[in-house]
Amino acid sequence: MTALGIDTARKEAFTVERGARPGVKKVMIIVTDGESHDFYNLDKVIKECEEDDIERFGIAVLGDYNRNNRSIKEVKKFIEEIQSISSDPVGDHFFNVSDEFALLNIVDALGSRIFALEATSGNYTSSFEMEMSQAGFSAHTSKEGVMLGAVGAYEWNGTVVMHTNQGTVVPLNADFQDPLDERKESLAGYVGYAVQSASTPNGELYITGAPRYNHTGRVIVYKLDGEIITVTQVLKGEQIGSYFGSVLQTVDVDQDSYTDILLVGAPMFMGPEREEQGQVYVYKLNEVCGVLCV
Ligand SMILES: [Ca+2]
Repeated sequence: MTALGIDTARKEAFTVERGARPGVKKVMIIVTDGESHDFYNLDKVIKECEEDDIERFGIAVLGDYNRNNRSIKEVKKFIEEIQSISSDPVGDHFFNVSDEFALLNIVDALGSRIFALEATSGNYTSSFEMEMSQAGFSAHTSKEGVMLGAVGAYEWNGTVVMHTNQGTVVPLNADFQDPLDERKESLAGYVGYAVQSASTPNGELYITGAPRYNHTGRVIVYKLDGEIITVTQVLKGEQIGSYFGSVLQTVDVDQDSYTDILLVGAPMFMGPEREEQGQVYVYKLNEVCGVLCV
């Protein structure tokens, strides 16, 4: 009684009393190992689910069909029925498994699809922007405002949220990406793992570490003009896994209010003894051109 099951779930599970909240995606997972005996009601029931905006995942378990050597035609009919129950696009919402134990194999795939639905606002969106950004993972107060590292933004490419008295700036994924280095774009670099700023006679420089970028890590130095990000310099780590850029500190040595040096930590740097002894890189800031040199 597949139609009855779906209809009962629609009427009873998605109520406020059962924890439904306005604006939250409704997801139904339909697991069945045989054709419905009330197929004449399916069209009506599915239409009502559509009206209630319930997203449906259909799972056809073929165990019973396989054990009883049912004909290909029968299996095909069963699969078509479960596909017709599943939401569009069917490719993302329909699974078939050979037997009941094989259900375990699809748990991860199903989980990630539902997880994506929960967190993203658009329909069928499977990529994250700021939903899991962890803004505030690192924080720093500069002369112009508060920098908040958001390592989880853009699927863990990361970004740095800037709060100033003019408002909030959330740089896009592309703002910190090197267009000549696009093949590394999909790597979770963790921009925003550490945040710092440097004061120069020509204005503030913002600095953030992405210790996982290209596995060797890097530090991005940029300027902010309104909402426009201009990357002025990129400092690159040299050893895989060293976590270069996970710790940053600017220092005004002579206390004239302008930054003199930037310290970049690579705490997992492997030394000659094959031990993680760590390393600190010291960059001197050229006050005139605002460039950092080793
Ligand atoms: Ca100084």
